[in-house]
Amino acid sequence: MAMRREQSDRLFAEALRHIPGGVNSPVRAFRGVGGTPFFARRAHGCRVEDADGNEYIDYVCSWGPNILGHGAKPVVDAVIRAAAHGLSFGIPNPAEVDLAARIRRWVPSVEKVRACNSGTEATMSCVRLARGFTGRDLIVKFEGCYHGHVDSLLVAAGSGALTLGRPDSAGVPARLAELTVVLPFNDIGALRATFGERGREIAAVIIEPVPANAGLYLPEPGYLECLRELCTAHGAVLIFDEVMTGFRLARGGAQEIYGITPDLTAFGKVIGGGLPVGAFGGRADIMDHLAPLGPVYQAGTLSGNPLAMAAGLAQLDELEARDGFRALEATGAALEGALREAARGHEDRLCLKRIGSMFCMYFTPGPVRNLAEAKRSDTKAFAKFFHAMLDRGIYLAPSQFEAGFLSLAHGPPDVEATARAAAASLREAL
Ligand code: KE4
Repeated sequence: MAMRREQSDRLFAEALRHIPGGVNSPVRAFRGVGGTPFFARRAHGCRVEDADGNEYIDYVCSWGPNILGHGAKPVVDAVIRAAAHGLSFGIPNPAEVDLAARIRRWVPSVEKVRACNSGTEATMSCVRLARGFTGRDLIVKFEGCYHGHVDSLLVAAGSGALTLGRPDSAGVPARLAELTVVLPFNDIGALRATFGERGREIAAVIIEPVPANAGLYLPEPGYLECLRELCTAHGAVLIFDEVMTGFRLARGGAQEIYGITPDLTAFGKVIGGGLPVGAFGGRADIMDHLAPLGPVYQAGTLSGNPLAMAAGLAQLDELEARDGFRALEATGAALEGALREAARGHEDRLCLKRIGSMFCMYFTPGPVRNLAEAKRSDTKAFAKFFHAMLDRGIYLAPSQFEAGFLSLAHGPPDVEATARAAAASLREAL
């Protein structure tokens, strides 16, 4: 039974008058699943309420930041306390020192770190820094990986670019795009060939160690190790984009899980507690090339602002106090088991991937180890499944090529309700 949508429809019609596509970020427009988006009026815990009063169990969590759940009291209280003393100073403040120290304590590869205001700024700064540090121009990235809307990285990109079928954005000069080499993920031969031919030109390789912008797939054993060796041998900077995986998959992110030490890491999402934030850090000999110490310029009016710092610190404190990563793994395993049970009889049509609190149900038998295999998914069947779940009060990411996220607010009743809805929705979709 479809949900009432009068208010959301009215708001979307109004939004279309003022905002391109009616959204401030393309992936929210439901282009990957059809229909039009609902408008969120409030959210608490793992549930979002829309403008018509419908409630959904939320598996998007604002695309990752809300790892405690929406409106977590420790985070909201920290923001209120900070706001009482002023919203932004543009002057160094104690909270930004505390968050920098905390990032360094949780991620040993980070010797120096700088805060900014989005994941895009973090990856963009890593690329400029790597080019300035090496004096080289070439960047290597991977098909389907999305690193924000950075000109040099909007080449064969994932997430909304992939969903909209335009992995190469208009407006990026061909001459700039030529400085970005795109390789298939999990292909060691392609890595070795590219480094063999152009190793000395490569300023940096940027990778999502766990690609989660074409759904979710994992590095094959030995792949990241090989990448690390090749970067070291050729003097290329290895950049891990952990904007999504950082502080979510483990205290030390994917680099802790896979035991790889990148030269630079980009962060975002979780470290802002839901407020605009990004950060990037790594080897001090590279980071110290940044202005005002070095020749690579990078800046931001609101970088390190006290509210985002307070929210991020409160969120990380709470994650640690509640042994959050263990709890997220337990809920993730429970959800995986429940969804596999719900999918019984459809195993030949589905491929469920999960790592920790991130997951994706591909509508293809699999295996899914790279973008080409992810794109075999039946996106029409996924769209039917998405809407059938939405009508049952379950909000999944509105694209086959996105990952789902769990929070500490998701519990057994939510998992059970989700599995029941999935069993019914799969019968409709397949
Ligand atoms: P932001 O600029 O959106 O804060 O971060 C860009 C970014 C960088 N790196 C990775 C690995 C990312 O996943 C992202 C952004 N993630 C998408 C979700 N797939 C954000 C959602 C959106 O674009 O609205």
